[in-house]
Amino acid sequence: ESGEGKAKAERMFSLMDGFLKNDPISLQKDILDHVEYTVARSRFSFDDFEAYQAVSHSVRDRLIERWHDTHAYFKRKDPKRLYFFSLEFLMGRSLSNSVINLGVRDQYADALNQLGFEFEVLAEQEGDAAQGNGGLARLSACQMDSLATMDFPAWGYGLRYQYGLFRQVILDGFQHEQPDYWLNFGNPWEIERIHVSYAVKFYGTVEEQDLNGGKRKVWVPGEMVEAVAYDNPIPGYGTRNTINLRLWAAKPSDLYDMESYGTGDYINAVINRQKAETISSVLYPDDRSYQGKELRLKQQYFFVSASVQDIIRRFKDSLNDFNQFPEKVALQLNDTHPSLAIPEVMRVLVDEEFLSWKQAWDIVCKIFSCTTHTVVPEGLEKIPVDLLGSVLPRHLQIIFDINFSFMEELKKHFGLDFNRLSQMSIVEEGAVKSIRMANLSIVCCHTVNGVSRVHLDILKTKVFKDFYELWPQKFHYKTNGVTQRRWLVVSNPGLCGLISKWLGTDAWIRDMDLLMGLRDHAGDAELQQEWKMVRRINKIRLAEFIDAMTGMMVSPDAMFDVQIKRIHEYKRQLLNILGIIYRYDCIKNMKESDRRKVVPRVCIIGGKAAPGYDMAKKIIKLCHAVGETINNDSDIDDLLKLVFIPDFNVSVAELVIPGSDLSQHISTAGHEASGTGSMKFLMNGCLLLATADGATIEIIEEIGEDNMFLFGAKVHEVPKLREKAENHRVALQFARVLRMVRDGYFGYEDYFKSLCDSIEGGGDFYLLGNDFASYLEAQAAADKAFVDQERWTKMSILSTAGSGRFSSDKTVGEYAHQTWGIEPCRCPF
Ligand code: GPQ
Repeated sequence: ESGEGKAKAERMFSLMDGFLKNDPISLQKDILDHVEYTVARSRFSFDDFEAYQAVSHSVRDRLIERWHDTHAYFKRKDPKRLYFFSLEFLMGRSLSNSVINLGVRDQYADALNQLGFEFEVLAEQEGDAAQGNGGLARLSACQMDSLATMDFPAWGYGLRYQYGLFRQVILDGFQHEQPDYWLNFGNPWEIERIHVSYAVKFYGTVEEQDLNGGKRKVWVPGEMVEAVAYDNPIPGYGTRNTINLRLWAAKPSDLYDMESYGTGDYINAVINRQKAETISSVLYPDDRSYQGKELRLKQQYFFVSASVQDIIRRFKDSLNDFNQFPEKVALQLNDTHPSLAIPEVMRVLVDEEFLSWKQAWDIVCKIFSCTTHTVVPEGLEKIPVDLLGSVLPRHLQIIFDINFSFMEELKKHFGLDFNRLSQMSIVEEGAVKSIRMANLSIVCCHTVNGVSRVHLDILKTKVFKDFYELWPQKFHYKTNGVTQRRWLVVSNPGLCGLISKWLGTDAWIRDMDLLMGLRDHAGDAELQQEWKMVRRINKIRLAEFIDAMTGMMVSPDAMFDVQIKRIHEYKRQLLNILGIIYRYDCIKNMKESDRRKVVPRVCIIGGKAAPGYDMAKKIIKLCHAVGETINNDSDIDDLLKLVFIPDFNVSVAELVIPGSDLSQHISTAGHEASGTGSMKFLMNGCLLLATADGATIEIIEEIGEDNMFLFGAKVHEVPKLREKAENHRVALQFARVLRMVRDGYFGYEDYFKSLCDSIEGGGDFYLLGNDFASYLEAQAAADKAFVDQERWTKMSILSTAGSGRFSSDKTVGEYAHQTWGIEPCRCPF
């Protein structure tokens, strides 16, 4: 540095107090400063919410320090970076997670105590950031935590929705959706970067211009929108590294102002400008159903375009030779939602950086990888060609060009096999000519990852069979994982302390394999006693929550049996409810002497239905109708309760999971690509009642079949069972409970008719009838195990002990090594 620059830096440094301090006095001072100057309340009078705001801002200051250091360090070292593109990140709350990862939780708790506040109470003030739907979105959040913790030089990119996932309100047992205008309460966890913004183009035409004797394409847009960056620091645990999740918000573009107001209609011009903001206004609430909507397409391109511009700017800051781009950039596409990044990078390299098509294509083929999260081909995104051509005319041309070369390659490989050509083509002909985003991704990505071993098998043999035959080397899987920081350390401090005590270390928080050490103690009576105590406290907490949410009193002596996840037919919440009806019916018909042997159960169901998903909404109503009958039946008393927890979200999950005894993951085999909820329950010592589907198959390998309650048809049996209705062994009990629903035992028989029809006869696509008998057997086995509390507790300890393989640290490590080619870059303390 120049002498002058150095002198300036030294002066600045002397003005600084050094890094923020974390002793109780400094923390109290910082918090009070924020009460006074940020929240603008008096130091002498502020409530819990204001205290939460002040605390968050003081935590944010600490995050920013580390964020700066991390990024200065990344810049200096200039390693290959991973850019993780996802349209959804389900972050939930940030306060507890941040202070734990920063290693200052206890210090904050002390400081707050001295100010007369309780940390836990303040943490409860925070609303959930629900910028995503379900498993896919929460997986992105878990992976960000692991990327930061493992010191990887990674960036997340996504959209900053003004409205997160809708709030679920239940009225008379029916789901209603309420907009989640979450930013109303302020968001201390983001940093607005008004100067980091890019223009994003839409519509218009493509013109040809002469360039050095050749032709170049110029896209003349019809609309421009500004993308403004909002940075969300993601702190790692046990490291100074704090990485960035950059989310884009749409703002009206100044460039677009040129031709406005000419008409003199100033007010209308301003109103029109404001419409630009709608691009990032609302998260689509449909889990895995693609609608072909223009707004959705604009959202996808908007965030992709801004992110690609940002990445290229960063690259050019340090290097200006695009041949080196693949050594510096790995671009991961989370499902096909961001796959427009592929033609966008092509467009920028060819049209704006003037690389040849071949040069650009070579680069694209080296930088992109993707992960797919589904097994059903119908769930794959298709964009109508007319729509794409209107919104992104240049991209459509590029996709056609990519497809043309791809078809030529195919013909060389397979000959003129038209069936195959049309199936593999990126362009789907037919009534509505469309672009198959999955095919585009497979053609252009060097690696396509599944999310569990069986998922990859299904991709290879069914969904992408043709592609697998062509490029077997492209297909891999990385079994999903979840972060133990949020799902154990934040949400279950009791169990966390116990684990560390018995392992003699808390190193498992960064190295989950160490949990295996618990196996040696699983039979230890003292550990079992302590384990039971901790779990009981969590159950009491859950019972209080249920009381607060629904006004229902449940006994912590009962078995808490839980199914929480998005409502989907393939996830078979209906099977669960029918099983509950069966249990109810049995109890009603029992002799008094037999009743005493019944294991009391509290059945807990929670989850949102996509607003347009009729069947899912009926399932929610059925759950309430059945609950209404059972819970008010004085014959039944405490032997059986059915609770629906409304508005299920990340923070509800954090409370429910540690207090569960049994959790259900009962999808029809071959339908759940992985499943991640099961892993969260497993870590918390909850036993699983499950089908051999998705990642459960790998969980079985880890903890053994006798440590869980397995049932149902296997993946390879399902297609045969579907072929012929005669193959079904529909249980008698099944017909009986269905009859009860049909006959109006729970009311609303007309409303439930289509639901019953969907699972009776040959139409039972998800095989509820076929699996019912073995489901009931698994439930009976769970009852039997629960009676023997010693055995149950041992199984519970072994579940936690076997959960190490399902940490997202492991998944992310595999991605880094096998797919992205990135190395840790650890910022010195
Ligand atoms: N998943 Cl395609 C979603 O949550 N949303 C989606 O739109 C699609 C998949 C889930 C999938 O159902 C689970 O099996 C996975 O565990 C999860 O993604 C993460 O991979």
